Amino acid sequence: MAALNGAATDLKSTFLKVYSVLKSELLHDPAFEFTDDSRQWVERMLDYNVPGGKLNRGLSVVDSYRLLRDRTDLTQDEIFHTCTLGWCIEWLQAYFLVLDDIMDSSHTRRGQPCWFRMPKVGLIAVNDGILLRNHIPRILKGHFREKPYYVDLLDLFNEVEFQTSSGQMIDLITTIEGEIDLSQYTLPLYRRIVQFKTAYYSFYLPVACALLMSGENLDNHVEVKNILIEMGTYFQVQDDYLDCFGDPKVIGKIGTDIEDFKCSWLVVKALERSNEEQKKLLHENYGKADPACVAKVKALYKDLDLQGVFTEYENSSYEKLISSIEAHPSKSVQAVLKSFLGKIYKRQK
Ligand code: GPP
Ligand code: MG
Ligand code: MG
Repeated sequence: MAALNGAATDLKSTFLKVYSVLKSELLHDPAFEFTDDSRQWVERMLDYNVPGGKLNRGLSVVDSYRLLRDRTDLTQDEIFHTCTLGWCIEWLQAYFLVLDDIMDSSHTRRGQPCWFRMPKVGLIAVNDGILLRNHIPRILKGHFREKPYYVDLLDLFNEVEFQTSSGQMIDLITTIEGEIDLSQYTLPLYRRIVQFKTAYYSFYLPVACALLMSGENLDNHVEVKNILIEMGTYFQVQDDYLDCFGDPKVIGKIGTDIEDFKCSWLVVKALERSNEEQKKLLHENYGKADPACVAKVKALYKDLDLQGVFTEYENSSYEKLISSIEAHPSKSVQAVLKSFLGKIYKRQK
């Protein structure tokens, strides 16, 4: 752990070192009698699913804490603890994605096959998801049990997991076969889905972790939460846009939203802008696995200039976020929010 001091210059490599420490603790958890095979399985599963993403959520805990404390020179202990909380969010994300890819019948994630598509894995991935989820309270217990904010931290992770699975539930029940009904796909339903399935865990959770570590009471930060939910909504609109118009080589996954009949921002906007004939085309082709149907939907999106509509949305959403951030009384909170926004504005992946 001696090298943790290099954090200011190379946060990401410090962050990855903490991953190795946490992984090794879990692989030697005295509460389980590991055999060589079971230890190898968990290690391979963790390496495959936990560290390979952009790590934005996890790194944001460290970044946010540093900005809240208004200093660059965090102690070794602060660095280790902020990185550990960051990894708990990355573990949560890995757990969600392993299961989400099964539910969405996805093929690739982070530039490699989805975990459940790997030889010998299949539906063992469901249990791996449960294991990933169970690692989080073990990590928290190991490193935060003595902290005054330990109970709040556990409560925060529990609340956010509840919100995310509730969002995932609405995302899924709107696509039940035999009951599909495009007319329900309006902006209010869209916002509800993404607020719950994405914004809480991806945006609110990292900042809330940093606030708790700084000794703050989360009840005093409702406005920060609201801004982060807006930011999370903007992020999911980008995700939906990239699902159709992004480069799979860059985003590391092949979109399935049209085939899966998802309540995507693109289909909501397409419905708003379509004439009767175009609506008919959508009703006939949206939610079908046939590549010819998918191609027709994509061609309609282009005819309706959804790329232009997205660029306009992206600009106006950025302006709105900046002005609500600047209305916040604390300069250090402003810095936290602007830093987070800077990481995702105009992202290509
Ligand atoms: C991903 O949304 C959804 C989640 C990460 C939440 C999953 C929640 C569970 C309780 C499993 P998505 O399917 O739109 O994203 P992607 O395009 O990355 O698959
Ligand atoms: Mg999904
Ligand atoms: Mg998915």
